[in-house]
Amino acid sequence: MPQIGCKMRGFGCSLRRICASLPSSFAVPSFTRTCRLSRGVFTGSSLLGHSSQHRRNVSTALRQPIQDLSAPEQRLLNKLYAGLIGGQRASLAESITLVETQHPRKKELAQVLLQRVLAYRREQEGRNGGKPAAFRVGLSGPPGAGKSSFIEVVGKMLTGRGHKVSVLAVDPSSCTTGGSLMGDKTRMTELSRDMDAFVRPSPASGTLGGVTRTTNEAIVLCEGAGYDIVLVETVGVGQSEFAVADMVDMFVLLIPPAGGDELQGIKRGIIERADLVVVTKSDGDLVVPARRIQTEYTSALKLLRRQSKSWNPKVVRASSHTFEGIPEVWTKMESYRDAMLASGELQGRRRAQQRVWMWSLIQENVLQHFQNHPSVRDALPHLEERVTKGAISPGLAADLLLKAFSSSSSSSSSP
Ligand SMILES: Nc1nc2c(ncn2[C@@H]2O[C@H](COP(=O)(O)OP(=O)(O)OP(=O)(O)O)[C@@H](O)[C@H]2O)c(=O)[nH]1
Ligand SMILES: [Mg+2]
Repeated sequence: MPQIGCKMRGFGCSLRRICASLPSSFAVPSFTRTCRLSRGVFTGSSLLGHSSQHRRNVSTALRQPIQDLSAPEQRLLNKLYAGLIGGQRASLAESITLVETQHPRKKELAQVLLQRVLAYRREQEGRNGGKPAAFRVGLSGPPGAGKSSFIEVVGKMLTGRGHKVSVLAVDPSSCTTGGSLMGDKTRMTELSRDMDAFVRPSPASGTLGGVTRTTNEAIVLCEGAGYDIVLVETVGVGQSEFAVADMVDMFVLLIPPAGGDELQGIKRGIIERADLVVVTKSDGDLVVPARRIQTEYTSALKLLRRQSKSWNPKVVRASSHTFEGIPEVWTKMESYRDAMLASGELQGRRRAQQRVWMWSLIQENVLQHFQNHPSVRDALPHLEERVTKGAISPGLAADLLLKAFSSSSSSSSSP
């Protein structure tokens, strides 16, 4: 095949060959996504389990040639990749913009870039004895808990110690309103100016699923650009904190010392996910309430199910204003990472996250496909109205919609 002589150092080869160079466990999902297979795979009876047709669809799709990149596209990707692995912040920013795009062709280009970066990162990890090249920490807490201030002082401390720190934000409000709940950038002014740090605010729009996908991909890009610590900030509203907990090695909950005796409306589910709780603003008059909150959370955590065999969640106090407790918090985070790496739990968690990530992408895509299907779109208003009026049960309406979807899909896919 003439394409086989592709220039592996550049982007002159098709996605097919990039995918083929990946381990089998990774090649198929990325291949199906990058090669515009989703339409082929999700349409027709494949979704509905007619196995021989399904196999035909998949294998036809896998044989489909992938559009090669044009010369300007290759140049763009070569430039981004070289800049990115060279650690240039501008290239990293541009690459993240590419993964955030909604433009179909650019989305494909982003996937090509991402595969290259993944391959590069795997090489790095191979040299590192299979250990992850970076430590990913998610930080969540109620609005105004002191998350950005904490990230700023911890970030500065870490760059001072020779680390490269990137900060990504997931802002649930930007997904629904287009507005921003987190006024982050302004409060991380020093870190944003630090040459060893990279601060990226949340994309201004998109679904939470979309934003978490691009954040996951942005993490990979940051690691490719040599950032050995990736901090992901999200505000404890909606579901974003659960999404963030699913993309990091360590999940840290930040709690301010104000509020009543109860646990300030913080969702119990998210406390269960915390590997570390930091009571913030433990300075001045707030030291006393901070101690009280620390005691409350310490007792609350004892009642919760243990998540890990090698780590017991801890509750610590810190102040970003006086710096008290900040180095100790980082020491705890390092102990966590060391314990989890030594037991192999951290690597296991990452593997499980890849699966969760894949399934959430599938769910989002399948649902979108279902909702956009012409037969479903035709039948939906009428059935919805009948369900809301109580004329038919939701179960029957769902069955009818699924039937409309599957029968027209099968007939459209039959030869
Ligand atoms: N006393 C005291 N105040 C603090 C401390 N850290 C943050 N604050 C104040 O708390 C307010 C909120 O701080 P941020 O760091 O922006 O909090 P945040 O959790 O990032 O806020 P959102 O992103 O808007 O949810 C600011 O007025 C800070 O000055 C601290 O250690 N001590
Ligand atoms: Mg903030």
